[in-house]
Amino acid sequence: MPQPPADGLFQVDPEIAAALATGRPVVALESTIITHGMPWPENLQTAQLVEQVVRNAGALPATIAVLDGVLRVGLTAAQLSDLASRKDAAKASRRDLAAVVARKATAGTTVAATMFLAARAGIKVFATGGIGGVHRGAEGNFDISADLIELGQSRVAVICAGAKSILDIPKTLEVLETQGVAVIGYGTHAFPAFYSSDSGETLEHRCDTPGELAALIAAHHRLDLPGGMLIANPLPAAHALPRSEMDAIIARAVADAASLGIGGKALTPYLLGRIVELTGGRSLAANIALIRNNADLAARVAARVAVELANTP
Ligand code: PSU
Ligand code: MN
Repeated sequence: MPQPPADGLFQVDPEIAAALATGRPVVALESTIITHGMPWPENLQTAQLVEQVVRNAGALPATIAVLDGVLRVGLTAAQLSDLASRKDAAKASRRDLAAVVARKATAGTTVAATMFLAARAGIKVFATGGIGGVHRGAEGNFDISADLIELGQSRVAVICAGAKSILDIPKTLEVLETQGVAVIGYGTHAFPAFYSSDSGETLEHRCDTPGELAALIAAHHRLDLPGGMLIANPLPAAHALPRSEMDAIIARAVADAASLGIGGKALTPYLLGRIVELTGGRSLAANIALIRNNADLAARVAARVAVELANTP
């Protein structure tokens, strides 16, 4: 395991460091969803709720972000609310970390940057809403999220609700295969599409209990396999939004982005915000429900992974 830099630029909250040192379960949480994925004040309320859900299920939450140039694993309540209310927070993927630190800036970390920092801290399980992926039209614009490449490199199990259909889901799954990333359906062989439980794509691997997921994650660690795993947890059925309605809204959001010339790292935040606008906020309730659901599963899995690996000779 690479050693964290010793000069104070990488700070693991003492309670989290102690939990990791004694093999107690910790769940990493990302922060671009706070700074760029949800509007104020739902962003803060959701971040607080998700931390509570992790605690209720018996694990410690470690929200990861860059605050005033320091890479932080685990935020205090004050740090979390400061991050959520900052208008100047950047969006940092792994490649942005050095620049953000050098100018002592504050940033939400994407799935890619969060995985990298979680692995460095020794956290094995990470909960988020949706991952970045291959954008529609990638054959022309090459827009493939660094999340997929990081999944091939950092050894963290990421629990998400699949990928939004703002993305090209078949191509996203192809890139994950190329990167050597196992994709496991939780209670399903259907890859979920964030607001709906089925994208139409079929997964080979499926687990039905937190214990089965933990056994798979523990095997990955025991075998010393590189890279992460993606666990796809369909959103609770009561919160699913009609697919035909969401398809039309997403198509409109994608067209609006194209006509405004929005691309690069601004594209995903623009699309997420536009979908909230176009659904009159209804998509937010689904988003909050699925993150909560993922955090709960992640905490249960992390607890069992800790037991499995403690029993490894
Ligand atoms: N997808 C969502 N919600 C999100 C994101 C993606 O449904 O909040 C955020 C995550 O932080 C993810 C990032 O890592 O967007 C991906 O950005 P990009 O496509 O620029 O790599
Ligand atoms: Mn991109």
